[in-house]
Amino acid sequence: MRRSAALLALFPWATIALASAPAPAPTAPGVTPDMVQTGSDIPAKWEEPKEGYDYIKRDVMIPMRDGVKLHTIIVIPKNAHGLPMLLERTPYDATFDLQHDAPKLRDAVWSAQREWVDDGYIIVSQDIRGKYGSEGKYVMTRPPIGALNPTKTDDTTDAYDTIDWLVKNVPQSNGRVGMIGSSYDGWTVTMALLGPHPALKVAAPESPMIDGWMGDDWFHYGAFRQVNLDYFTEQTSKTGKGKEVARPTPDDYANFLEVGSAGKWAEKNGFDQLGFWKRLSVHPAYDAFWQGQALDKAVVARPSTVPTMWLQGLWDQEDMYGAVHSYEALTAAGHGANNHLVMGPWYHSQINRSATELGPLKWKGDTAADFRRDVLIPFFDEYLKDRKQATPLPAAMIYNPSEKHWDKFASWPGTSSLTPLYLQPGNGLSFQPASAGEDSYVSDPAKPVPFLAPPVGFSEHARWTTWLVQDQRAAGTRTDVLSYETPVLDKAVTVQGAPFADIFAKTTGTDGDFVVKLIDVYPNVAEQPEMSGYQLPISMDIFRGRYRQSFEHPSAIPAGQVQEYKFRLPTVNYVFKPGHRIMVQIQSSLFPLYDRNPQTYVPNIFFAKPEDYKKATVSVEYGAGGASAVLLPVVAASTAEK
Ligand code: PG9
Repeated sequence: MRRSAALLALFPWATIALASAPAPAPTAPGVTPDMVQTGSDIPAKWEEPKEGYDYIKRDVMIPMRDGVKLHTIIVIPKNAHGLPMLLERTPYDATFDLQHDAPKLRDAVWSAQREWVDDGYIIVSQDIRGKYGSEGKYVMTRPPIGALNPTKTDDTTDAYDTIDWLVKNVPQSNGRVGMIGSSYDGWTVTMALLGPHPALKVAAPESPMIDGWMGDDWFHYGAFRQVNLDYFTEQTSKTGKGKEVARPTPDDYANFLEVGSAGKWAEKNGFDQLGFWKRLSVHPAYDAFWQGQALDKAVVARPSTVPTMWLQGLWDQEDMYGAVHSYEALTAAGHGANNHLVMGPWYHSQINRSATELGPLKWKGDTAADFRRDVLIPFFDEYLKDRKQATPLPAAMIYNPSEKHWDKFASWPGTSSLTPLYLQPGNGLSFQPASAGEDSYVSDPAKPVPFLAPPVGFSEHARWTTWLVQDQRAAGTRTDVLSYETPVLDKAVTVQGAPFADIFAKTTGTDGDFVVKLIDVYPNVAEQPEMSGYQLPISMDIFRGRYRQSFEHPSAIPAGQVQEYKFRLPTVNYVFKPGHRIMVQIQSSLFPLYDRNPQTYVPNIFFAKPEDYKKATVSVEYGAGGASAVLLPVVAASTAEK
């Protein structure tokens, strides 16, 4: 007893231990109880002191009309009052936006949001239904409520309910919201526009996924983009981020050739568990499944009055179709007043990064950062902060990559008339039709034309983001690629709009793909020698032959009979300069990005058998047999505003 009392006098903190716990085990000499931890060093809840921070972060679950709660992060500058809210709805983890735990908000957000923070915005990021921190079930690009979505919610109602909650629960805001986001997040912006909340005052869908069959992520004119096979597992195998499919070798050219078809790849890698793959793979044609979720049709059926800037890259390797087609559909339906189109010299989503160059192409300044500061943010400020712009935003702003400046247009495209540039004998190209002739090549599914020189991995970011500007000289050396070029131009040819491929061809097969590339052939460039002779694709696409008469109802190609394959190519605003040449290349594959066409008609190419893949001789006609041409939107003089 006396010993304990003496100890207590020396170490009063020992009272509780002495009172409630059995006597501690004997310790080593010099070891006192404060040195010993028998519980956990981690507190039940860590409260981080945020005193030095210039913002408040709220992490909330916002209830939707059906009771499902969506995880939302709201970042509010300290002492904010009357600021607008910038909302992004994403399937890619809302916590991404607030990347760093820095005391200054501009250092905490990711680069694309820095200028918004500087300008004074409340930043709101939300996980869409069923992904990351949000409740509910995930459906890939969930179609609008209707035949394909019999529930009572979609991303239109979820955006509406979110904005409704935000304007009532963020007292630092001025009650106005702008929506932004690229790709899938651009799709969520577009969905919000189908039934916008009155507080949604301005929107910018950036490279939005609009029609996954015609020309955005999943297919281009029916040719399947195998790069998405990883997307299915990453996005739909888990609520969070799933893994890419493990590869037998680093070379996807070899991997996909070895496995045969996209369906076989899926079968080998457990895709029978993935709902969206199962739906997509049984709808290879443009049937009600695809038509019912094509948002360029939906925005016209339910036009909004929200001022909207449709944005995309001129070399957008993922969603090249959506923004420009939505804009064109809206203006054609008489909704040009509140819609604008912007196309920068960018790869997919580069609008949110630095854009001083694209592959070998160097621009003047940072075309993305300058654009965000000078055009995009002022556009939002006009509707969210009542800051009238000195010069009103034009209908369209399209970068002119050959002259390296932005062009502004009062209307777009620059012309609706198309000038045929005809294939000629001897690999020529001319604005005059040829009299007769054809050129043939053997398209062999065992040796498809690579989209990038192998070895090539889909996950190689730098090569993937620049593949559309790769020099096409290597392709031209192959015997299964036809190249046609004009003489050296003695005057400029200016094109402003969408070129069309109009190819007349026969094949010994009963199906087949056509890839058409419009190329600028550079002369010698003393100041940038690597550009000398460079064959720069300025517009290219692929078309699956079975859809030549109907996208919805495919048909076998009659072997040996000339057929017309006519399809729109990606939009351009380009000057072929004097001293350059215009080139057109034609081939039948772009592998492994696009799945191989077996060249034998089968009901569903996803499930073609090894024996279906056959060589075919393809003959492209010019002159009397069919005047194959690329139809160019040539303007006599630029229609850009001076
Ligand atoms: N291009 C991507 C994507 C969008 C929508 C569906 C599938 C893929 C993206 O970057 O979000």
